[in-house]
Amino acid sequence: MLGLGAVGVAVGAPLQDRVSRTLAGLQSADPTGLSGLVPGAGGFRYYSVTSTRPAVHPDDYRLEVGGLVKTPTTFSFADLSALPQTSLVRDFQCVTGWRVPDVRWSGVLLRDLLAVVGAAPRGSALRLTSLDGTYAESLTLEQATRDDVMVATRLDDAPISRDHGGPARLLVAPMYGYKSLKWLGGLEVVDRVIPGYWEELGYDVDAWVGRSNGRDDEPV
Ligand SMILES: Nc1nc2c(c(=O)[nH]1)N[C@H]1C(S)=C(S)[C@@H](COP(=O)(O)O)O[C@H]1N2
Ligand SMILES: [Mo]
Repeated sequence: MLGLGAVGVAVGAPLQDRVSRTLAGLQSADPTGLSGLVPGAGGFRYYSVTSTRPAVHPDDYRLEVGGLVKTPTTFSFADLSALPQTSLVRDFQCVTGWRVPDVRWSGVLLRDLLAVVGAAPRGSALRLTSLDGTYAESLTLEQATRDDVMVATRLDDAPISRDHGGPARLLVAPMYGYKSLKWLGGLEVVDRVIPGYWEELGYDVDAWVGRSNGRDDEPV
């Protein structure tokens, strides 16, 4: 209770509601509540493992899709916008405990993107890479073709900001935030799962919220 009061004073009235909901959401994930006490704008933190963040204008954005596909294809931002668009509202949760409730994402389901390029029969997984040159992620094809996994181009009804990984990032809604790679630049269909950046450092490759990384206390 002390913690909630302190945050209320620190951030003032306008942010109070969003911050309180974030803290309330954190209670089951983070019994200490400590990780909720330094909220970023709207409850998000900005994370980057690199010291520079790519600055890419939508006109210059390119997503290279290749590997075990029938038609290797480079997608511009306009190409992505011309594909079927999907929106969904989900909580966004980092494995370290912070959570942003009810975030609205829009973009292209990976399922719809893969339908354009055609995954070859030998393909069983995706290798995803970032324009930051360092971060990488993985998904099985089964995970990638779920209806809550997308190349997101909008966040809360606005273009995705540079800090949040714009012009386009991954959103893997049912998994912890580290699967949702920012500044998406490359997507390769491969024949086996290649662990991503944090997975090389010991985090679970299958990062289901509440069912991975030793956290089984969360509703899925
Ligand atoms: N390229 C890149 N993508 C990334 C990360 C990163 O450091 N670099 N951090 C991941 C982690 S751990 C989380 S929780 C989310 C955070 O997203 P945000 O910075 O938009 O809040 O991005 C994920 N995607
Ligand atoms: Mo994270």
